[in-house]
Order: sequence, then C-alpha cells, then structure tokens
Amino acid sequence: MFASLRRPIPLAQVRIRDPFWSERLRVLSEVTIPTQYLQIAEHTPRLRNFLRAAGVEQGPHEGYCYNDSDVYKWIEAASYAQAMHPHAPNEPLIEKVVAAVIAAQEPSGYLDTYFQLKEPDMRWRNLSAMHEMYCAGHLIEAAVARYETTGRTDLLDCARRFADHIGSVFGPGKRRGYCGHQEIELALWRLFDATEVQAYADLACYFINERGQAGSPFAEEARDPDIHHFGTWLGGWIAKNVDAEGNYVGGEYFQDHAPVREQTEVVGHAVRAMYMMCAATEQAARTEDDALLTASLRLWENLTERRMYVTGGIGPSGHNEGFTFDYDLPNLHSYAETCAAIGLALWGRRLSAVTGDAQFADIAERAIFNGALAGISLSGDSYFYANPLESRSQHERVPWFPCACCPPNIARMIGSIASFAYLAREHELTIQFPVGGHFEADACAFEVESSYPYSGDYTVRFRVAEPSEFELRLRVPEWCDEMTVDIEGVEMEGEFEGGYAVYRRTWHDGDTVKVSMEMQPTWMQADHRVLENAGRVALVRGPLVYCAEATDLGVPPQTLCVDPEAEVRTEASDLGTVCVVEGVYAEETEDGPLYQRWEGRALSPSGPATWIPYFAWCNRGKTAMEVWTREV
Ligand code: FUB
Ligand code: ZN
Repeated sequence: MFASLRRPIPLAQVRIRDPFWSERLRVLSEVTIPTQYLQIAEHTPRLRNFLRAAGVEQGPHEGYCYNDSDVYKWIEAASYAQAMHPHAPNEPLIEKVVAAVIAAQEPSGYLDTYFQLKEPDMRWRNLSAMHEMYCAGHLIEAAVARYETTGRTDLLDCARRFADHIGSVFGPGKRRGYCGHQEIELALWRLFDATEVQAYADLACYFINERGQAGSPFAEEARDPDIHHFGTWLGGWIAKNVDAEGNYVGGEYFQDHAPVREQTEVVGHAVRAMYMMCAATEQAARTEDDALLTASLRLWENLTERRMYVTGGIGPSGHNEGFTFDYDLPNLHSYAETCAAIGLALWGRRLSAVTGDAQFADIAERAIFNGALAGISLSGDSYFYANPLESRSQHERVPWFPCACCPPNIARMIGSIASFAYLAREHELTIQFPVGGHFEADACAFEVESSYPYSGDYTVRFRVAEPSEFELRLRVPEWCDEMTVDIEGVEMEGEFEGGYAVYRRTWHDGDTVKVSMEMQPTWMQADHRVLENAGRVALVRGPLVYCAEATDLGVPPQTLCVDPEAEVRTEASDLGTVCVVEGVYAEETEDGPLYQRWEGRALSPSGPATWIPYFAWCNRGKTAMEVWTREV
C-alpha cells in the first residue's frame, strides 16, 4: 500500500539550475545559513543551552522553552542548503551544531534542554504549553533531512532514541497524552519513511486519534497546582481554555476541542492546525482512513474558501496567532505568520499527492510564492514574522526574533523547494510547477529549463537508459486559461484528470516536452463578505500576487484607484517581472479642513504605475504598500 504513495523526489537526487531558485539557493547558502548560525550559536543562547545540558559548559537554560526547535530547524535547512550547494563552506557549522545536540541527549533518549536544565521534575507534565514533543518533532525532521541528504545516521540515531523514549512513555496501555503544539505527528511519518519502523507510524496515528477525545489530558494539567499557566504569553491562551473554577472548557487553540475526524472548521493557532493536518492527511492515505480524509477535505475547504488571504497567508489574528471567523481577513493588521503559510504549503503538497488533485497544489503554490516567500528579504538576512497585505510604512523585516520560528522555517522551505515542485512514484512523474535543473525520480531522470514564476513556458527532457513506460502528469494551474504541450515537436492534448494533463506513453532518452502556460496579469476581487476588500482589486499574474509600493508610485498606494479594465503590461526589473498598470487615478486633493460637506470625488489619471511581486515588497526600505487597491 505504502509504495503507491506519491512522494517528493529525494533532495540528494536534485541539482537545481534555475534563474529564480538558483539565486535564492545561493543566498540561502551564502547568507541565510551563516547568519542564522550566528543567531543560534553566538547572538543568542540557543546552542549554549545544548552545551550546558551536555555539561560542556556551565550555566542555566536561557530563552523560551521551545528554542531547541530553532536549532533543529536550522540543521534541517542547512542540510538542504548543503545538498543544493555542496561547495558552500557551511559543513563545519553543521557538524558543530549536530555534535552539540547529540552530546546533550540523556542515556534514556530524553532531549530537551529546557527541562534538562531548568525544570527536570516537570518533564511531560505540561504537555499543553511546553512544546516537548514539538521540539522532538523538529529534531526528527532535522535528523531525517540530514540522513536523506548525506546518508549520515548520527542524528537519526539520536532522534530515534528520543522517539523510542517518547513511545515508551505514551501510547496505548501507557500514559495518555499528546503535544499542545502539533509537529511530532508529521515528523514521525517522516521517521517511519526513513526507517520503516512501524512503531513510529503507530505513534503518529495514536497522537492524531487521541487528540480532542473526551477527557483531554490538558484538562488535568489545567487543574494541576504545580503548573502555573498564567505567567507567560502562552499561559494567557491556556487560561482562556479554563473557566473560573479551573475547568478545561475549550481547546480550540490547540485543536483539542473535538476529535480530528469530527472537526468542521479550522480554528485556533494556525501553525498547529497546519502541522496537524499534514499528519492527518498522511495517516488518512496510509491507513486508508476515509473519515480522516473527509475531515481533511472539509477543513481544507473551510480554510481556503473562507479564511485564507489571496497570498496564501492564513491566521489573521496576532491574538491567538491564528484563526478567527469566516471572511475575517484584515489587510493592515493581518498576522499571516510566515510559518503558517509554509504549513499550508506542506499540507497542500500532501493533499495533492494523496488525492491526485491539482487544486491543492494551486493553493500550495500561492502560499509558497507569496505568503511564505515574503517572509524573507531578497538579501536573505532579515525576516517578517507577520505578513500584512497593507502597510502605512510601519513594517520592516528584522534579522531575528525572540520567538524565532519563522527564519529557519522559510530557510528550510527554500532549501527543499524541489520537494514542492515534483512528486514521483513508480511509473509516474508529477510536475506541480517547474523548477529548472536535473532530477532523478523513480521512473526516469529528467532535465528542466524554466523561467518560472515569470513565464509559463518550460521544457522537460527525459533521460532514460532504455525506453520506459510511465505517466507524466502536468499541472494545469487554476490561473492558466490556455496551456499547450508539445511532445517531440507535436502538440498533444493529454487526458485532463483532476487538474492535470496526463500523458501515458513509452518515453525514450532525449524525449522533449515543451509546455506553454498562458500567464496574463489578472485583477481579482474578493467575496463581498470580506468587508476589508469591498470595492477593491488585487493583481495576480501566474503564481504571483502583486502589490503597489509608495517607493514606485511616489505617493502611498492608499491614495490611488485603478481601473481594472485598463491595460497592464509587464517589464523586467531588479525585483523580477513587474506589472505596469495603465488605469491609475489619483484623487485631486488640496489642503483644506479635516472635514467638509460632501462634493464628490474628483479623480485624475496619474499615469502608468508599477506593481511589484508581493514577495519582493519592503526590500527598498520602509514604505506604504497595498495588495488590495480601490477600484475607480
Ligand atoms: O510555538 C512555537 C512557534 O512559535 C509557533 O509555531 C509559532 O506560531 C510561534 O508561536
Ligand atoms: Zn513562525
């Protein structure tokens, strides 16, 4: 059964040569990985916590309880970056960090520097708040990444010892429990794939199956006098799940309010929800659990039809770092955490792989190229945590955060971009979107030339030792009205299945497929129930959402209106392909009283104006910006 799952191509079999991604990967290796290393190892005590837990250095734990996870995510990102850029000089840094992590592990397998150094008696007692299994999950993902890209088993052995330890504490007939921040569930599936040890798959299923059932373990924690919920920002959220008598009454924040199979809306903390749904979707496919797949589809629909920004950003509220209610999508104060958009892309990739339906890849692509990629500067060394769709010049990326989940997360997404682009299984290759380079999948090796995301044209050339029969599945993006496919110079229709053009044939060495996807600038409007966007339009072209910045306009975009019927052309620029919009109008304004009797608006054409890709916004200093612009 497992052999039939579509999986990303192993990154060890990927060599990217792509006008867009090669530059991002160069910056990743040369700037992002080394500067993040300085953050975790020198400017903050994250790595020191491991050295202290190992006894190499004396001192207390410093920082948030989940800071170990930043170190693990950095290892994962650095492993991918190294696989994409083997000559980058980051290897010694990776070895140093991996050695520190392994040295900190206890003989039992336990590894969490907060509890080892600060609260050894409280291990596994505050599952709702303290992220122990969340950190374990990121350790596992880092270890699998290192193993898959280098074949090294040192960190994998460490992660397995911790996973075995967790499996000895939790599970059927043992202690009941699961983590307040989902992550370990999806990580255990990756560990299962790397090791084929069934116990890891079973534990992943156990955590998903138990969550939200009656008698939540978080309820006991809420009543435990040794646990102080009210001291921290997270405690504030846990407090909301406890009534005046200290009873557990909620759980939506951690998606613990109902069994996963019965949940009807995406609620609570957005990153938690996304990581949970990644695992639920994996489980649904691998165990043929229809109820879980149905729930996944139901929650996906609620999310993407009612609770998602046009950028693929999700979780509008900073209050709970998550969801509020349908159509509540504020632009200026949107939270839309970088990690949440990455989580959406990870879930979309899985749903697309499991169902063979391109609609999930459409959204994943939107989240990758916009909501997630805006989270890092073009220079690769500063970050947005929240990703607003409007700015009045108050926003600016920064080099790091006290809660630094997003920087290493976007680094690992960029490093593993090929895993979002291509899916493979025996006798089948799926192209979600083109990334140029050389790739070796199960069915074949293939080379891709592409100038995506700025053009919809790409070429695939197959490399097979002997004629080989397999199915090529080319995604027909939802934004594309016209796609043509030439195979060996002959235009071929293919069968249209679930949003893919499918070609089943015997392929020969050197066979070439040329794909041309029409990519037109298009104005979008939002459902009228998104009150923020009433009378407004947003410009998209292919996978990219565009925005207007005062840097180009000379005035804040909030002062302008556009005519969506006017011409929009494209131009190359330092920020990639930009759109030049003809029908732009400015309100005629004169200095006057703050309020006066209504006289109607006088609009005058203000000449063509440049819209830039949203991912590139705020790379030329603080500026006013808008994705949704007023219509004339
Ligand atoms: O709690 C760990 C991470 O920090 C979450 O995923 C982010 O949303 C931030 O709260
Ligand atoms: Zn984050």
